[in-house]
Amino acid sequence: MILGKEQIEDSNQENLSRHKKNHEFISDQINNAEEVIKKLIDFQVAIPSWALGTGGTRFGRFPGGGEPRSLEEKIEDIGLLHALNGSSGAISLHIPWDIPEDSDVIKNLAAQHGLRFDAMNSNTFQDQPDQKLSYKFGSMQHVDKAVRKQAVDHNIEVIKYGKELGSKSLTVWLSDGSTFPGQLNFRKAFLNTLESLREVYAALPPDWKMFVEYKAYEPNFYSTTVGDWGQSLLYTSKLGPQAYTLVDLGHHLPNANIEQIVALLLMEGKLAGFHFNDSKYGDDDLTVGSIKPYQLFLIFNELVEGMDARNMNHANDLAWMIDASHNVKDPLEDLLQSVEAIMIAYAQSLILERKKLVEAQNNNDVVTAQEILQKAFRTDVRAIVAEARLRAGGALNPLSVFRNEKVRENLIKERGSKTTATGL
Ligand code: PSV
Ligand code: MN
Ligand code: MN
Repeated sequence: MILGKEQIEDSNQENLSRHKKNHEFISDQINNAEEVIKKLIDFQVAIPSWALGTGGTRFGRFPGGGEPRSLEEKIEDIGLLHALNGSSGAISLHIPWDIPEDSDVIKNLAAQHGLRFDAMNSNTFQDQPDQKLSYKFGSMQHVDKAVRKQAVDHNIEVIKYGKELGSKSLTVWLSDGSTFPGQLNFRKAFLNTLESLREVYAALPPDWKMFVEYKAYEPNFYSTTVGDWGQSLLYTSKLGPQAYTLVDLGHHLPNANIEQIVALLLMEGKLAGFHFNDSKYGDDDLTVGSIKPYQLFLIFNELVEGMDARNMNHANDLAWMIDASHNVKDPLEDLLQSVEAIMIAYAQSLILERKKLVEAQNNNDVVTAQEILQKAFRTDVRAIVAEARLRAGGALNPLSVFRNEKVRENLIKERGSKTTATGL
């Protein structure tokens, strides 16, 4: 066993008296601490199978050792995260990187770790070794109907795997687009894509959702066929009530007001959920909250406001996923940091004095509105988040348990120092 319950409990004992003081202090400052803790305990963030290894660059890859060699080991890694923080209770798979050999075995293993299967992701942005037709010039948009059919069939196969595992959603991200002006007829590319998406949509089980993820650029650098939230919303509106728009924080043009996009998608009942990450330049896929934590808080502020207005359940009505991976940190430590950043932003948006904000807005009191937002953002809610983790059976300080118990060293001993997980 890489990490046992006793090790987490021992570490919690050591940190308990200091934590209690911090928790009492913050609980005195806000009036809804208990309610916030309950919501935090319910809130689970799905971990992408492809974030468990170092990667995220088309240049060098520098594996740190002990990376998962199979889907089983990926599930074990996420089980470790979930044992440490109590908030990583779901896994998002990417096909064909994660094809389950025996779905029952995989399902049981996940259940042993308290994990469920979040959205399934299809991949028509790479050519696989045994693939008949190439996606070099796109998949669902392709001028050749046979290529489009291959992409549709792949997505239907992904749904089949997802059904076996108990997933309830499919995320379609297309790298389709063009790199040079004149390469593509935009209207035909859109219509071909819509037709292909419709065929996939028709294969969705009635209790499934389809998420259409947009991205401004990369790998194509002139146009992307699902390039922004407007285009995604156009597709999902035409597709029907089971189709939603997925926001990946790194997929916008610089300085886009993501919180406003989120508010409007939510208002229209068309927001699927998130791929959380952070970025300074483009689709950098950096640790959540590492570059623009205020933006993350502002997004959560809109989410809480908009979900409450529609009587939505924070924990279950949207899909919360991380999509981050890079080269320099231990991937598991990095994911612990990402989940923590999400929980902090969520907690801060739950303590915001919302009635006072509405009042300030109605009085055009811009100064007070800003004060209210920043008061919540500048409140140190880490002890509240830690208390939620403690009550969920996790660690007060997940990162120090990870290091003190030498989790990575033990994974390297078990799996070897030269392993590379599948992914980008
Ligand atoms: C594309 O940049 C993306 O954000 C999509 O979600 C992919 O599925 C994922 O990254 C992995 O490449
Ligand atoms: Mn993504
Ligand atoms: Mn991306």
